[in-house]
Amino acid sequence: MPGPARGKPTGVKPQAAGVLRRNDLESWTKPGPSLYPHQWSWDSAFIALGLAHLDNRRAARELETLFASQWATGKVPHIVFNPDAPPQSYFPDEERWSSAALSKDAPSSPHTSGLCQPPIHAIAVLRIWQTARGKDERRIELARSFLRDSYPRLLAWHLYLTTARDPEGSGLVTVYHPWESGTDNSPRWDATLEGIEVGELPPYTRHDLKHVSDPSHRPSDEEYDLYLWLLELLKEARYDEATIYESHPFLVKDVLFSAILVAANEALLEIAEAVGAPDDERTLIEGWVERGRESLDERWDPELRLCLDYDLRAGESVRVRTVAGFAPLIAGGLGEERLADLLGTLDSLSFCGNPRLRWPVPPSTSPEEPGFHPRSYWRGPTWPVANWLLWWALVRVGKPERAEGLRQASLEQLASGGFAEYFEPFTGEPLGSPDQSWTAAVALDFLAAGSG
Ligand code: 2M8
Repeated sequence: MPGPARGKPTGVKPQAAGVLRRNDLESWTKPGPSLYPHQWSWDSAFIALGLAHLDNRRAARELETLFASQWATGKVPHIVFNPDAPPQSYFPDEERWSSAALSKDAPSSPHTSGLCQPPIHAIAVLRIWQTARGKDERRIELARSFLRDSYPRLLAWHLYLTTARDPEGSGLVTVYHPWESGTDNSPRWDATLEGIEVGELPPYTRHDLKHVSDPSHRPSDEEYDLYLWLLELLKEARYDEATIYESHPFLVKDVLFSAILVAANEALLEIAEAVGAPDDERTLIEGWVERGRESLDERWDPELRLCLDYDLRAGESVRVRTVAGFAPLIAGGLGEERLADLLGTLDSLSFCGNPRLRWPVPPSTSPEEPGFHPRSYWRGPTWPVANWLLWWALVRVGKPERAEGLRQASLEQLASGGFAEYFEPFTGEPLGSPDQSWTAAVALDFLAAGSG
């Protein structure tokens, strides 16, 4: 393993705050200065988590803005379109999604995408509440009222995920598109996508490549064709869940998404407690936590010592080693043996113990995988948000020393490479969008943990 980086994490806080300030559009925050000009769902949740340490009210507002675009089904859309974004800055745009025209459940102003992303939101709401406590009475009262308003929205969101996205009652969430996983071009999706033939695709121009220094950082054109084709199929189904379930070729039980939902349900239980929610709702949420953990346990691969996604159409597990495999760590409630296995995998040559790594933080895909690529997006680079998820999980499962190692390594990476969207794992080169908001946000949460 390489020695610790020289850079000390001094100055990280004001710099991180500066990134969030520059990307701030008053009631929500752009994920990146030019590559991402709209509001993204799980980015905003991470951003709120970081903002909670700077300005509690502004953090709450970030999520209020997002939840104002919640669909009638309870779904929180993965993108809320910014009507003032420069023309041709991001594709697919609101017109291509046509959500409001196709579904009566979609809000029409502002427009949204028709997909969703991992439910970090309840975790962020709880952080806003935690950081408000101990402050003056007025701030506590404002945070309490935010908590009360958020609870029914979060409940509707989680209800949507546990029903429409799990009609089998399996305890695992089904995703319809790699974009829903948040780990877009991860090799997790390769086998499923390989079986899908792209049909008659309306013409389109990618705008994302204009914003990065090298196209190899982003998904390939072939991958984009598949993403856009899946989008056409969802539109054909008018974003109707039952129709999608009948006909869609991409239906995958996503273990990372499902584990985040378990953790978010634990946060929701605390929120339910704080707002005095009825007992039957608390019992419902407790059941989700239990069922989610059991089902993740069923997805365990003893040979890889990781948890695996499940392709519903193919009827098989997706045997690829990526950070998603640490899902049980995020869901928590583990026995000693499972925990030891997960920590063993985390520190093995397949992940943080790889001797070529610049910093001992997990590559998004194991370098031992054939689908690994050190520069391409979710195929290998290290992602500060993924580090945060694992750090937070390690704290929760009672491994504070291991968590601290990851926190330090992640902060050293940021102190040296800035707030990039992701990093080349072996050289530490910052990649993708510079000044990425969620990177700055997790830095703030890491720092707050360090100051007790
Ligand atoms: C990336 O995804 C978008 C599509 O949603 C893209 O590549 O254009 C992913 O990293 C996703 O997890 C993230 O939420 C989004 C904005 O940061 O970018």
